[in-house]
Amino acid sequence: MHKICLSLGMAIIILAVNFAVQATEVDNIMVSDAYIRASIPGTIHSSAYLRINNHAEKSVSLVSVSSKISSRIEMHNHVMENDMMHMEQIHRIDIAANSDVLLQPHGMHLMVFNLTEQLTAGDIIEITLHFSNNHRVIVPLPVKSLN
Ligand SMILES: [Cu+2]
Repeated sequence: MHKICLSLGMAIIILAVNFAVQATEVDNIMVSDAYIRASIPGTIHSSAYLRINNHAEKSVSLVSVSSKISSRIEMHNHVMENDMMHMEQIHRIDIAANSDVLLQPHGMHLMVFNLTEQLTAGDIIEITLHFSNNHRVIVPLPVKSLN
């Protein structure tokens, strides 16, 4: 009986940790649905996706992204040019007051270059989002496989 209670306790702790991974809120900025793709063996880049909610009464912009696992993380968007879809670097992502922005496959995303380690599904890495109001939000990103 005691043993069952103990494992139930563990399950609740794991659930709480999972919840913490899913949403991070700092100074009216909430990040959710965040993940990074597992890297393909032999390559040193990946891409990351997330939703940023701005609960403040003023707009804010994401101006840069950093991480221990990469010396170069760029913000990208997909644009259509001459009927061809291609990626373009952008230097800020504006999030209007009381609204949100979704970075997702085929849309805006974070491009992670120069990976210092292989990213394997199930791992969790951290990135830091730097905002125009000088706030920083550290976001845990679970690594998900490509398929
Ligand atoms: Cu890109």
